[in-house]
Amino acid sequence: MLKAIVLSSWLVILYATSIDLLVPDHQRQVVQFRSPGDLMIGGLFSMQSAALNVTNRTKPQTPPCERFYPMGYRAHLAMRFAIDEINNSTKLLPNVKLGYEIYDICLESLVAMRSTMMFLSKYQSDVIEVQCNYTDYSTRVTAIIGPGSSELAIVISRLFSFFLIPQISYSASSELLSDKKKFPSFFRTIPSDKKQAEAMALLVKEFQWNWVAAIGTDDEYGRRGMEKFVELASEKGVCITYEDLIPIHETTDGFSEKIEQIVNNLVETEVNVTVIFADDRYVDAFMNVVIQQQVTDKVWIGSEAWITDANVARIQNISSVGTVIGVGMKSGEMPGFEAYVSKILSDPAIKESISFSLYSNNTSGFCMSGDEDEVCRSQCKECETLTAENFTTIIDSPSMRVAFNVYSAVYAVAHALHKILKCDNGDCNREIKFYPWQLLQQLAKVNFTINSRQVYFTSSGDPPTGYDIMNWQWDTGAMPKFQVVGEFKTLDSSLHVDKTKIHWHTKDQQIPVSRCSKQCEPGQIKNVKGYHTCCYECDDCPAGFFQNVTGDPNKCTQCKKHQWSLPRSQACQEREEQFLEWTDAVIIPMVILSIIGLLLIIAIVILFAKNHNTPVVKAAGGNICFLMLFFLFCSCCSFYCFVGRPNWVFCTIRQPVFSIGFTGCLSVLLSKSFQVAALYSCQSTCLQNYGRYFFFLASILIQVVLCFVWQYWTPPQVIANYNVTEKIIVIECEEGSLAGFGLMLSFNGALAVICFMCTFMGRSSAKTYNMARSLTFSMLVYFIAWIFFIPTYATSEGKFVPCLQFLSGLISMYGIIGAYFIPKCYILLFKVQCNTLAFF
Ligand SMILES: *[C@@H]1O[C@H](CO)[C@@H](O)[C@H](O)[C@H]1NC(C)=O
Ligand SMILES: *[C@@H]1O[C@H](CO)[C@@H](O)[C@H](O)[C@H]1NC(C)=O
Ligand SMILES: *[C@@H]1O[C@H](CO)[C@@H](O)[C@H](O)[C@H]1NC(C)=O
Ligand SMILES: *[C@@H]1O[C@H](CO)[C@@H](O)[C@H](O)[C@H]1NC(C)=O
Ligand SMILES: *[C@@H]1O[C@H](CO)[C@@H](O)[C@H](O)[C@H]1NC(C)=O
Ligand SMILES: *[C@@H]1O[C@H](CO)[C@@H](O)[C@H](O)[C@H]1NC(C)=O
Ligand SMILES: *[C@@H]1O[C@H](CO)[C@@H](O)[C@H](O)[C@H]1NC(C)=O
Ligand SMILES: *[C@@H]1O[C@H](CO)[C@@H](O)[C@H](O)[C@H]1NC(C)=O
Ligand SMILES: *[C@@H]1O[C@H](CO)[C@@H](O)[C@H](O)[C@H]1NC(C)=O
Ligand SMILES: *[C@@H]1O[C@H](CO)[C@@H](O)[C@H](O)[C@H]1NC(C)=O
Ligand SMILES: *[C@@H]1O[C@H](CO)[C@@H](O)[C@H](O)[C@H]1NC(C)=O
Ligand SMILES: CC(=O)N[C@H]1CO[C@H](CO)[C@@H](O)[C@@H]1O
Repeated sequence: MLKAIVLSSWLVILYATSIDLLVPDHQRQVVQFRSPGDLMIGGLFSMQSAALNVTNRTKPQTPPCERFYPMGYRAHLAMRFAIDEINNSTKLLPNVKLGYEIYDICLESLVAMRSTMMFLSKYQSDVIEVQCNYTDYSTRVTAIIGPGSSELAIVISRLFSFFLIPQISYSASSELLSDKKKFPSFFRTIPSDKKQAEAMALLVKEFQWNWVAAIGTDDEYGRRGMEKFVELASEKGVCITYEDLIPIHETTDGFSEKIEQIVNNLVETEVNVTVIFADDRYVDAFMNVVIQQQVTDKVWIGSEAWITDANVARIQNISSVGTVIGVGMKSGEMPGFEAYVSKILSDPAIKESISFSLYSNNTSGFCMSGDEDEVCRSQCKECETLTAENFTTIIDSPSMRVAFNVYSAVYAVAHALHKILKCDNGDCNREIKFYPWQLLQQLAKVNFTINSRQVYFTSSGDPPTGYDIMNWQWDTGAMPKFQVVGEFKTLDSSLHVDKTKIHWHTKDQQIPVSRCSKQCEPGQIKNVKGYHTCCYECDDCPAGFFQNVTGDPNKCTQCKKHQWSLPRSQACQEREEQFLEWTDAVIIPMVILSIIGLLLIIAIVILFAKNHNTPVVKAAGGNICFLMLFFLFCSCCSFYCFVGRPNWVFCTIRQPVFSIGFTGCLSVLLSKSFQVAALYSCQSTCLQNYGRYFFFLASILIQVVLCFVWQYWTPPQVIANYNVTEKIIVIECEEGSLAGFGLMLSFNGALAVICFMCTFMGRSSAKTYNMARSLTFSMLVYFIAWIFFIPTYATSEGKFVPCLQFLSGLISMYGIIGAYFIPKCYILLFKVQCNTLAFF
């Protein structure tokens, strides 16, 4: 492994040296600044950019640096400012003068490579001594600040990593650089793009956009950032409708055509929110096309590279594109920086030197005083037209964000040096000799506060800082204000957005919508159609199901057995337990009637007992009448077992008592009707008194056996019936086998039918006319009651079912009392004169 690294490093070095041969001499030296010192810090900044417009790459050559790049210029000033401050300070590095050597790397890796070689050499050249053992190899610089771009940082870090020279980047944010195995000497003061993508995904989620496009530049920064965003956003349920890359190395025509094609595709997909993970230069080109094509009222989510970029913000008519919101680097305070910059730029000598430098001959480039015999040349074509005024825009540029990253990076190096040189007691030990890898160890441990910002590096070399959420607000003028509307914290990955602060640049100032399908109402679940999970239909959860918001909201969960729900519910309600209660309105009159019935029976018993030996009572059956009334009484008492919360005892006894009571009653009536019939047809010997008792006992025995068999095989039990309606649970007695129940009722029915028929046979006899009439009526009432009962019972459900049997029993009882006993009582009480044997 080590061998491979060494080998590859040497290959790179060979390659780098070979560039010398390829780069024409006048292009070799790039703009630089230099200040001598005891310890040197290297700086790699891009103050110009290579031409985007390279049409003919037929020969290997570095593209010319031709556009002035203010951001890089601003950043380098921050480094110089920090070093100045540190030199002035009597605490941090007393008696040690830091120097710097700053190269313009022109946003080009070939140019950067050469500057790197300069740093790695021991002396002022780009030659690296060949050694077997680099442990005690010292380079010209102790640490390197930069470069800003991830693409360049990745190329260069390999070299620095081999020598273990600490390198702190201020804006290379690629996630790849967090890999400490590949880049052991790399640190940065900007969070990794992974965090940025996370912040963007949370931002998209915050406004419930799920139909989003993603555009990135076709470089390390754009590709990786976009990839990460797409991955994280998809995890959060956001659908990426469209993704594409803006090319960076294409011919002129292809380049603008591709951008136009991307914009057209965005319009076609009707997406309202687009994430742009790109370098400012490309966003500039992209936004110009967006404005040209009159794409308006969209939301553009910017990455930190361009969200605070003045060039993009100054594009004409940029406000028409809609809302720009994005993730910006956290800024920090740098008191005195503005004064420092204006002092440098307003110094007439410097101004002159800048004006001079802008010629592409050898006057001085951007070189400042302090250079010895170094020759600086500039190939900056645009620089020919630069004036001192152009530099003042650097001061009023709203963004000091990158500048602060540079500033804190320099301070981190100073704090590490402070530890190494043992400067704690007011003086540094300048004699201590140290190697870059020793500084690296100290740098990993720094932890300090600078202007209220905590600076340290996590184990992956990343800072703990988060992001500001920025919003472009065109309150006045063409240049928007970059308003901070929220914050993303890296340590716990949390996003806080103050929605009231955001200006939505739309017609109605409302939060724009970007969804494939509109959000489902509570209680609805998504029914995904097609490929994208964001395009769906909303289906209601049916009754009896609910949407578990905390669990799986895309599924309808069935309610528990004892619960119910309406369609479209998010929760279930408890079902109400029901049974026939004493307080139910329907039962009260029935209970009153039954009590009256009971009282009537008692009254009749007393009346009959008093008139025990009278013909009326004898005709009614004599002693057996009391037995009959007793059974009727029992039966009537069993009615109360049908009311109230069912329990096992009542369930078990109510049907036998009920039916045996009626059996007793009916068997007496039947023997009576036999008597009536017998008077007409057979002789009275048929049924003597004993015979009546025997018949009575036999009937009861049959009914008892029926009940016993029925209840033995299928014992009744108290059950909760969930099937009545979904909102209630009926607590009821399950009667067991319906056949048994039917048989029991049929037996009583059969007794009644026979009784009824017998009375018909005897009806024509005048003597028994009254008796027959009584029997017929009571049986008729009995039939009506039970004919009404059977179909109703069979088809009814719910708590009122027991009521039916109560009612039928009540009617039957009143039928018997009314038709059979009341006429006799009437005679006993009011027609005493009729109570003679002659009358019967
Ligand atoms: C690109 O370069 C060609 C020729 O060098 C020039 O004609 C063209 O205008 C340039 N395009 C841009 C966008 O600068
Ligand atoms: C590319 O270079 C060749 C040879 O130098 C030249 O003939 C051709 O016109 C160039 N193409 C463009 C687009 O400039
Ligand atoms: C450093 O000290 C010098 C002289 O005392 C002063 O002119 C300069 O402004 C100071 N620089 C900073 C950055 O404080
Ligand atoms: C490299 O040099 C250092 C110090 O000079 C020494 O401790 C180390 O053993 C050397 N490594 C090899 C592989 O020779
Ligand atoms: C900017 O918008 C104005 C008014 O809509 C229009 O007249 C002008 O041409 C636009 N400028 C550009 C560069 O598109
Ligand atoms: C540099 O070039 C400018 C114009 O291109 C010229 O006026 C000036 O004399 C040149 N300076 C030197 C030192 O050659
Ligand atoms: C520099 O300023 C002049 C006007 O002062 C302007 O025309 C020119 O475009 C500016 N150049 C840059 C690169 O901003
Ligand atoms: C840095 O120091 C502060 C106190 O000054 C401490 O609270 C914090 O935990 C330290 N952080 C690390 C990573 O050591
Ligand atoms: C985009 O916004 C327009 C206008 O506000 C709206 O009609 C359209 O439905 C939105 N598109 C999406 C995908 O939400
Ligand atoms: C919803 O789902 C969660 C997680 O599965 C579970 O803990 C919770 O009990 C469910 N809620 C209901 C009302 O069932
Ligand atoms: C309720 O219905 C289910 C299924 O239809 C059945 O298995 C169950 O026996 C019924 N319960 C009652 C008490 O009727
Ligand atoms: C006190 C001191 O030495 N200040 C120097 C710090 O370094 C800058 C150059 O970076 C000098 O200009 C200061 O004079």
